Amino acid sequence: MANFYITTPIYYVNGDPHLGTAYAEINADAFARWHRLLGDQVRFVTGTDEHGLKIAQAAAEHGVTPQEWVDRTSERFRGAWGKLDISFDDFIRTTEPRHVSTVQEFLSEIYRRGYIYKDLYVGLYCISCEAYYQESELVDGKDCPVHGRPVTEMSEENYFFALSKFNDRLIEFYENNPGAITPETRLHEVLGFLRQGLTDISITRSSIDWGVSVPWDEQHVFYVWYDALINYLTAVGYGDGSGAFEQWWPSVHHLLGKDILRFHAVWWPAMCMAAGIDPPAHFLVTGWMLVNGEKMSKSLGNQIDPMAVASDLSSDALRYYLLRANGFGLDGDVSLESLYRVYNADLANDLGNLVSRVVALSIQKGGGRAPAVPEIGSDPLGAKPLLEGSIAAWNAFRPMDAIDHAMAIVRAGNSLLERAEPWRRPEGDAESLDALGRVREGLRLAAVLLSPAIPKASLEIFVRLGFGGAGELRWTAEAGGATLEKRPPLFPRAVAG
Ligand code: ME8
Repeated sequence: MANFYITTPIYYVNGDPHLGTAYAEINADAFARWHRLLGDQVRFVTGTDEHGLKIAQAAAEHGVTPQEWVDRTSERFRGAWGKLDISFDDFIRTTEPRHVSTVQEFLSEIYRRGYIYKDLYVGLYCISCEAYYQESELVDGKDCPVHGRPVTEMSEENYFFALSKFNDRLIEFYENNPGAITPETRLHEVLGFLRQGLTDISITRSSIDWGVSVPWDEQHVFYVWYDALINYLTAVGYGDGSGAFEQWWPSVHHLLGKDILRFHAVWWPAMCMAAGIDPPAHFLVTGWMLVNGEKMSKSLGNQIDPMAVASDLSSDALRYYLLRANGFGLDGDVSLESLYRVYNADLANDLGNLVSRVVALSIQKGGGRAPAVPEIGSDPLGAKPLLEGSIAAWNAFRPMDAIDHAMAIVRAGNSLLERAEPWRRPEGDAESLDALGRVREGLRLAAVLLSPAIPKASLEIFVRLGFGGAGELRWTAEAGGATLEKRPPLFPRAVAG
């Protein structure tokens, strides 16, 4: 049994979960579910990033302490992910004692090894990003490139991480492990950045106190990014002697958006090297969900509410749309209009209708019993190659492709029924029952392959078609015979609105 450890970014709790953060969760959840289906031992970790200036300011604006503020806001994320059927195994909050002690232990190890030193820092800081910028990176020489708002000059004495010492090792690491970043375009971006040369970075703050304190100098707290990245180690018990760390590290898959690629693919592996542990094995970098060509974000206020979609349609509908919307790693425009269009075409028409049709025809022509599944034989559905294609796509982290292959089985099922025309044939006709049995098995396979995307509907499909459960990931002849019943549509047609 293989281990499969996957993480999402831990989100800032100063806003509500939105479509972008839901997108990361849903992708990671689909991969976790896929690997559970394969029988792997899965550890899927998400959480919330609760320290830093932005959070302290939001708490002050609401007249509560930072801790009260993060207790409240973190819960909104956990609740939202529950409603979207996110099957995380652990939810890390960076204010938890287990995390605070991991941060202190890990960074003390880097300090002991001589890669952290004290110096004066003067720089241009964006509070929304919690990051310093070089003047050349700013828009019109003054505005943050992400938020479009002016940055502020900050000066403080603080501790630095000797990032520049890891420049060559990082280049060597990526040259030797070109599969470490998916998609490959992001690997080239990282290598390009590394070849320009790295400078040391400031990793503590003395101007704020809402953070993890530096154990060897209590006047300082760690810069929020340095604290946040370490959650990936907290989740596997770094330093707790339980053996979990050795089991799960370093073969981890870090899923993240392209906006935080450098923190993850440059700083984080360097920190690991500095602490004497292996860098993480794999980064899965998503593109951006765009609305009318613009990045949707909390600050721009142009978001689609994922929770409203989940309650108006279903969590499966949202999940399917987001996984199917564009190829993994690419930017893609999303809109409610296209969501409803995809929902009606793929889920209501193709999939939902075919399930209803097989049930109705089995009732009319098969005595109300599930038709037997014949041996695959000449495979008129083309199920075998489509199944293999879908499996390969899920294994290669390409959900859109995996879904397309599964949906092609569904469409082949519709065509087979059109050809066999069981509705024109007498009850008990052998050819009709063969076609119905094949389509029934094709739907089971499609539902298994789609289950990482639409977990609820997949279970319902197994029940409606008289299967005991998901069954095997291969064509399986079976005797049939379970009683089938007509039920309301699996995905009722819907209009936006
Ligand atoms: O960056 N399209 O948290 P965050 C796609 N706390 N994905 C999007 C998106 C969009 N329009 N908007 C956001 C942080 N995301 C840090 C992370 S990890 C150690 C610390 C997703 O709340 C995307 O995955 O700003 C992005 O990387 C993440 O949300 C940023 O979430």
